[in-house]
Amino acid sequence: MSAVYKNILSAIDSGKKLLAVLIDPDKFAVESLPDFMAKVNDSLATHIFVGGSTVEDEETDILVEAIKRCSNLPVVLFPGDVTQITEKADALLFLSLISGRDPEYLIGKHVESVSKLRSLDLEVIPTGYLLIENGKETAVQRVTETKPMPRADIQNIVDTAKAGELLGMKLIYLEAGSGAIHSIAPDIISSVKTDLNIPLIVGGGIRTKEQLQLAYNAGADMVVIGTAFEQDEAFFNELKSDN
Ligand code: 1GP
Repeated sequence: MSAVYKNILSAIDSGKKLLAVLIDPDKFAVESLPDFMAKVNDSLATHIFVGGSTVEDEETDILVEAIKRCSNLPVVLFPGDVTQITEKADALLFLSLISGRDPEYLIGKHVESVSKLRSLDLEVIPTGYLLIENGKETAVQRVTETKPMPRADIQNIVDTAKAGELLGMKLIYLEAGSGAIHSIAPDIISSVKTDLNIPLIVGGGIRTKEQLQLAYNAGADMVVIGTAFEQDEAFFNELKSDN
């Protein structure tokens, strides 16, 4: 088993909750990175995710290289497209949008990426990605033209996540979408977690320490936060490692 996934499993085994800071290459100027990364390094963050729905070619490569100069945290690609794959990262979430029924996002992009992946030394982590309705349209929805799953349809969300596990996926990611009005509800998180034997990631619309704690208490093993850090770096102070 490769290092990043193995470390996620052993951290969870020892009762640790994980926090990923999402950096979108499209929204982030490399010049502002050293200051931002100093705050990340000082916080409870355990991972850095890099990705976005619309990113120019090469931007990810340049950004990951710059992040690596500023931090020892593992950098995990969370790609919106094949062009965002770079060997400079430590691992890649090989996301299959299992909440949707578009073959392109279930398997098509993956086939497209294989010739690139074959030549790279990059840990690949198969991940079942579920987009859940959050109160407004998000970038993932727009780009993939995929309908999110209704929040009220908890059993269907649970069954979809479980199907991902049974297909051999190593992580399940419940996504409300970047900047979501409603983050994933605790009852959805706990219902999915109860039925799952693989780590559960939750993201989208988490802006406060209370929301973060609610997600952890409900059963999230890892929470991903992007917008709150981009818009309000003071949020880092609330999540300082010595708090
Ligand atoms: C989006 O889940 C992530 O893919 C993070 O969302 O930007 O709302 O924190 P936010």
